[in-house]
Amino acid sequence: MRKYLLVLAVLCPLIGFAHIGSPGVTFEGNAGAHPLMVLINPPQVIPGTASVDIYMEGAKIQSIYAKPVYWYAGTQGTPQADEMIPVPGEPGHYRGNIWLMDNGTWAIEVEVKATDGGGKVMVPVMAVSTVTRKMDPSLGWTLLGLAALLVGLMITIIGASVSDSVAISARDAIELKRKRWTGIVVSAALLAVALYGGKSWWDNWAGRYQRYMYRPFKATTAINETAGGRQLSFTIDTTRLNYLAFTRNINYVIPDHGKLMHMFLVRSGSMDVFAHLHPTRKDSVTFTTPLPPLPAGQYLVFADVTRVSGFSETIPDTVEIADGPAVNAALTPDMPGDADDTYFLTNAIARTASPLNTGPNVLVCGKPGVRLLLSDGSMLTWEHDPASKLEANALYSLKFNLQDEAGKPAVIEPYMGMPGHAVIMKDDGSVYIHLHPVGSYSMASQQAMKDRFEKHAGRIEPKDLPRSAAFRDSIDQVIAKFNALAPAQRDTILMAGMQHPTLDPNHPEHSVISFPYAFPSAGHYRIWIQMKRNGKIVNSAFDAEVVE
Ligand SMILES: [Cu+2]
Repeated sequence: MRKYLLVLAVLCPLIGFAHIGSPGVTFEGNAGAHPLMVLINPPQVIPGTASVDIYMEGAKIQSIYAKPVYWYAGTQGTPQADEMIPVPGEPGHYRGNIWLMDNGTWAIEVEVKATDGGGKVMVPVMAVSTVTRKMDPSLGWTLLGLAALLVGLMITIIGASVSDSVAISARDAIELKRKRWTGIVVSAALLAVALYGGKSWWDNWAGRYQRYMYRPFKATTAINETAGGRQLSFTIDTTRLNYLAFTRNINYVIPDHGKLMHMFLVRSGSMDVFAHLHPTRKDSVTFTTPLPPLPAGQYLVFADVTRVSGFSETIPDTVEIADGPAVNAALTPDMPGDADDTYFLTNAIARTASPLNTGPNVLVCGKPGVRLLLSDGSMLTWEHDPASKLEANALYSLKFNLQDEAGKPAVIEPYMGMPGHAVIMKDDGSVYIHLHPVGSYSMASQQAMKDRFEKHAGRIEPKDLPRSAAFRDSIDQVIAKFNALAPAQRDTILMAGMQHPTLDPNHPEHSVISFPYAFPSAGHYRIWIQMKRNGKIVNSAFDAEVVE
């Protein structure tokens, strides 16, 4: 088991699906030879139904099925697949609802049946209860009235059945009255016990629901001056984990594309500074990283981690950064920490005051359909017709086309094993998501599930995992070994088994990357796109207006 986990930890192309305020899970890929896009909206209350929307076209498609698979139940303990129904008037759009019965990591397995064979894809979904539904007061009072009526009737019936059913004669009258009252008192007592039992059962379930309801971790971010420069430390508060202490144990995090944590810092309000860092683990709850020379201000902090179950989440915080060393505004400055770390400056987002950043290297964010010139000479175009408005809750494939200095398709190199990374945020900070060209689901999760179901069709219990400290040490060793490899070797490992048509130099569209995404609400969004070219990280950003 231990060996299996280590192999898993190294080989998985690990990327965190993680978000705030953007619960829809998107996928873009192939089922066999058929390209498809999937949008899954998980329920807010578990058990509940997830809505599944599938977009795929082709005369060869006969039917599409979807079924939920729980992370440790295995394929044998899984219900039957449901057929997805074509949406009338929308060719190529199929829809269905899937029940998710338990909290935790699920995969929705989509199976396409087609005349030429079809295929399967697995899309991980994190199912957690995030709200408590309140009962409508009028319904509550109605139910209470009905219950009182039922109890009253029950007592009367029992009282009558032990007395009136007996043939009456005058001398028995007193005896019968006594019997009737005994019946009423005894039945009332029994019903009171039954009602009390029912209430305890209900309270127990409600309490259980509350305990298991998902609450994001809290963390404390601090900036410390050290001899080697400013250090950021991020300490996760696990003390509130009285329940789910196993499944949310922070020791059970696994690397996501070779990194235990992906951290994003965005200057609050203006959103004009963006940093992508990879803190390293200092102890079980503390992660640290050298702080790049960012301009002073209040920053939003988003830290993405993935646990061994495949459950990935974002831990949010804020931090005040004071004036420090001079800011290097180069679009990809040399970084004090990890080689994959980067930060850059842009203009402020539209709704805020005049741009705060100026200088030759401050990027003015692009818009749909406009070619954006980047500081290294590359040009990036968001291939979206500016005349067509982006709508909330509609699934888009956001396509970005990278060209070299001569306007030819640029060769995109893997950046942490992927052709591109995107972060999308709403200007009020209420939406944050880290996306990849395949979608918003966790690839770590997908690979973990695939391995599990292929190698262990039966049930795996959490108790089969090693002790948390041993697990943590083994992961740290794996990461140390991984970091000692040459960058090209690292990318080969990270990309094992992945298909990246964008990286094929013979492919005519090799410089286009696309991110499937559905904006969750109307408003102003900023999209940061990160790619790699000529051995350097290429940073860029775009603004999007989304309407209802
Ligand atoms: Cu990262």
